[in-house]
Amino acid sequence: MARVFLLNPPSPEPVQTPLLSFCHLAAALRAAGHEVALLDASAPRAPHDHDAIAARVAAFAPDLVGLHLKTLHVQPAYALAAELAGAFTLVAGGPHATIVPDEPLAHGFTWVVRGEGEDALVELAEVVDGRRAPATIAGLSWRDRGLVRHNPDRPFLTELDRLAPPLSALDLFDPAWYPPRSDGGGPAPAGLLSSRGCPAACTFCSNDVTGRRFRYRSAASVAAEVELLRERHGVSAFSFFDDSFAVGRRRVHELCDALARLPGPVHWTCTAHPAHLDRDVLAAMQRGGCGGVDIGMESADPGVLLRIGKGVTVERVLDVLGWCQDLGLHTVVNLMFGWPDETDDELDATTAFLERAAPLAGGFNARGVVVPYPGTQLYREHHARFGFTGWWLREPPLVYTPFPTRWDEAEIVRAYGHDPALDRNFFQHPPHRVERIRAALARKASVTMAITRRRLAAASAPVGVPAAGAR
Ligand code: B12
Ligand code: SF4
Repeated sequence: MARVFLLNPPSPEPVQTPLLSFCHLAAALRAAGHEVALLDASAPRAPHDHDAIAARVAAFAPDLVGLHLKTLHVQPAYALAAELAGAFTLVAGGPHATIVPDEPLAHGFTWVVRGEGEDALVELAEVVDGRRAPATIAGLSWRDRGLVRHNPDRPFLTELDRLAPPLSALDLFDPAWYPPRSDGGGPAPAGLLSSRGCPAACTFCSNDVTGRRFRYRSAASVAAEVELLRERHGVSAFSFFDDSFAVGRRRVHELCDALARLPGPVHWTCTAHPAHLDRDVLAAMQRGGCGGVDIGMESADPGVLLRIGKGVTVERVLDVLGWCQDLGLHTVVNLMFGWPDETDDELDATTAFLERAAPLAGGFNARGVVVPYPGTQLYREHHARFGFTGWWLREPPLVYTPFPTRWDEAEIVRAYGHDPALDRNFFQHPPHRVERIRAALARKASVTMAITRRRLAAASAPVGVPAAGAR
């Protein structure tokens, strides 16, 4: 049996909760009989220093060290990998490794797992054990006697119910890495997954790991996980981290009915595409414990909405916001600025929408200047024209301030005001438009603050965490 150490590299943008990807991977490895240790060095209070990290890894004497790679934080990750590569065999996985697998192989990694990692990492552990040949592992990229090989893609996981329960790996996360919970309980994931994939085709979205094929767990399996979360970890408020929670009307009804039947109340938030939300679905969600919905809209200009493939209209979003308000559901509307070739008028349409939506919405996402992630249609169509090919390695990293952790004014001002992607100006907007975008960000912050004041006055605090703006 192999010994596998999972390492989430330090990032300038600390994450306050155990990395859900590692819960899944560690649970799968353990279920297959392998020994696992991990370090979430992106957690605010975990060791960040390279020597301390290397010492922890060495103390476990692993056969394999796995690093999680996200595009924004790949430079510090490669710096760490360069120091570990001499002593350990490294495997990379995660969104960035999936999109550009050659890159980690050129930065000291021996293996790269593309796509969902539960089965592939277990199979790689068998390679380390000498029980399997690497050529048999779908989705693996690797160095074979100096040559880079990319095995065929791995099909998406379809039977999600058969995965080892991610909560079974929570004991591997040291509570001291995270801010203490007010009730004194240990770390628990901020979220769980009821589905993977999203059928929409937004040109800017980088969901390459979970992809466009929608797959889902049975209502019973999700309800059992939620019950375990509460019984064993004392957590009854959480978020669904699904790409697009509300896909499939019958599925959503079954799931929400199962959650409503649980012995105690649960409170959750989710992200959904407005096309999947209507009054009936939202009412079912509310009965199942939903307290808030993060709505992807991105622009309020019809032309931009068409260009980015969002598949939504302004009127639909306003309808959804109205239904949510009637049901007492908190809403966060995601809006982004600085699309390629976005005109002043298009930008102004989105800024004007802030005021239009304010009486209905619960708030807007923090910052929100468009970033062209590799693998997206947005990147493919524009990188040569605007000269940002390979920006994540060529230029200093974009350093974001952490997401807001509470809905109060100080946090909103801190987190909304500055967006490093505006200073980078990927799409070469003229100086006057850069200033217009800056003003739009400030407007978003002040409208959100006004809404927050109104909400606090009405004492209807939302559940879950504020919108991550992760897409
Ligand atoms: C939840 C979430 C968050 C949460 C995470 C909370 C937590 N404690 O886990 C929060 C809000 C903190 C977050 C923050 C950010 N996020 Co986010 N997030 C997501 C979301 C919606 C789900 C992630 C998830 O759990 N997926 C489910 C698991 C099963 O999939 P997975 O994480 O990809 O892991 C699988 C594989 O990648 C692989 N794998 C992963 N790691 C490893 C390691 C090894 C060794 C191996 C072998 C395999 C492997 O196996 C895993 C199991 O199948 C995704 C969207 C998505 N479709 O994934 C975006 C997403 C990952 N986020 C994204 C971004 C951009 C961010 C931010 C950078 C946002 C920002 N600053 O603007 C920050 C980064 C913060 C940080 N320091 O890391 C992008 C990443 C794009 C990219 N190319 O890097 C995504 C894909 C969204 C999108 N559609 O564009 N995020
Ligand atoms: S942005 Fe949201 S709706 Fe669009 S493809 Fe990505 S996950 Fe789906």
